[in-house]
Amino acid sequence: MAETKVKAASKASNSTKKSSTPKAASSKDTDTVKQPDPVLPPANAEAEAATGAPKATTPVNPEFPKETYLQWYEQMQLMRKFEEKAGQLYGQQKIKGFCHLYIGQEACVAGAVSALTKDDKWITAYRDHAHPLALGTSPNAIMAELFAKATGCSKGKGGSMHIFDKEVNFIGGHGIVGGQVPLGAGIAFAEKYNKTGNLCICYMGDGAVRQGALHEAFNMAMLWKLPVIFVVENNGYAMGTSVQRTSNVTELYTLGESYDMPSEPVNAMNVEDVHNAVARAAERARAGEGPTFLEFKTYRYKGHSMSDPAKYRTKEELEDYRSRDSIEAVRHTILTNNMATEDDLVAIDEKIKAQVQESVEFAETSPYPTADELYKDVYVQQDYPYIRD
Ligand SMILES: Cc1ncc(C[n+]2csc(CCOP(=O)(O)OP(=O)(O)O)c2C)c(N)n1
Ligand SMILES: [Mg+2]
Repeated sequence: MAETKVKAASKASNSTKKSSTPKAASSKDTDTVKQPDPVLPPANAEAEAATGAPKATTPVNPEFPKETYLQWYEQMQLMRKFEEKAGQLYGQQKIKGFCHLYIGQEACVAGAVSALTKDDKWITAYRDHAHPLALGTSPNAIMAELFAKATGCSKGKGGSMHIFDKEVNFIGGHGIVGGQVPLGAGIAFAEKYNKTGNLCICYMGDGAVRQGALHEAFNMAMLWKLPVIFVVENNGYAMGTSVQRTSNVTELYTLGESYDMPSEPVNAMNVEDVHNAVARAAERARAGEGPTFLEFKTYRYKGHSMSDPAKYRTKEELEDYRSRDSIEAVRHTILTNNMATEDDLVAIDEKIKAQVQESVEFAETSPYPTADELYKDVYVQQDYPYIRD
């Protein structure tokens, strides 16, 4: 019988249970109007229990070379500073429509980038600014997309939820919850069929694991031993609904076991753990052993989207996760192990600040798409028979 479960390298606990009851939801918050049943454990009050994450100030003996820590620091800081700026610009109504920030979840991406190759393919949901930033898409092209400008990476026609960059093998940016899961399996199928030796890493939120499409994709991916790493970024909530309120099964990685898919929980507030788990999964995929399902236990510091007052969780819960912040942890590891000085890190921060500022200026001064762009890029096939004048 195939291996069904890989023991977690981290001490990710079986318990995501918390003892306190969350505050009453706002009546405007349609997703949270119903008070949680008090007998159900609400999500993630005890961050340490949920993720196994040490405090960001815990001393760490480095497992990786200094270059890797510095790369993680720079990538994660770029993600964070870019999105902090995007949040501000949203407040000024320069960015409109949807905008879902990844702040707090950065290690989920940085640890995977260092474990994979440049030819591997990436796909995710709508919380999608960080992945292409770390893969090397220009911040200018992403910021311009947020501004809906013609110079954006989706020509200003996709917006925040539909970032796309073929050059760096980032295949979107998908707004339909779970829609990218079968697509990720399909991309992996193409890699296998073409014998490229590459794999696809397919991210999704905890809300997506309840979609039927996931189960169909898991079944086929295992049957055909596709080179795909399925990653659920379990940040505890789908909009305002906690994982505990949506299913009897709250240890999401166990869903893979029904398909004999190697599956494991990962403390994703810790970038080293993410790297190691993805590296193991990649090795299996490249050896022809098929898919892996990783449950990244993580947390978003901001609301679901810009209009979310986040009344379904407590301040204490948020603060607990912040104290385990992945960027602070990497900074601490770098400094306490003399991999760089404070001044070196300030120089990186300054460089990022300038990059982000440049992206804003680029976006502000770029033109909007012209009206004729409406009819372009709808179908790949130019003579698609269902297009009518
Ligand atoms: C099929 C479908 N149903 C409902 C929605 C509305 N919706 C948008 S985001 C979201 C929550 C998804 O949460 P999760 O998968 O945990 O991702 P997170 O936002 O936490 O990253 C929902 C229900 C949608 N976009 N697609
Ligand atoms: Mg979620």
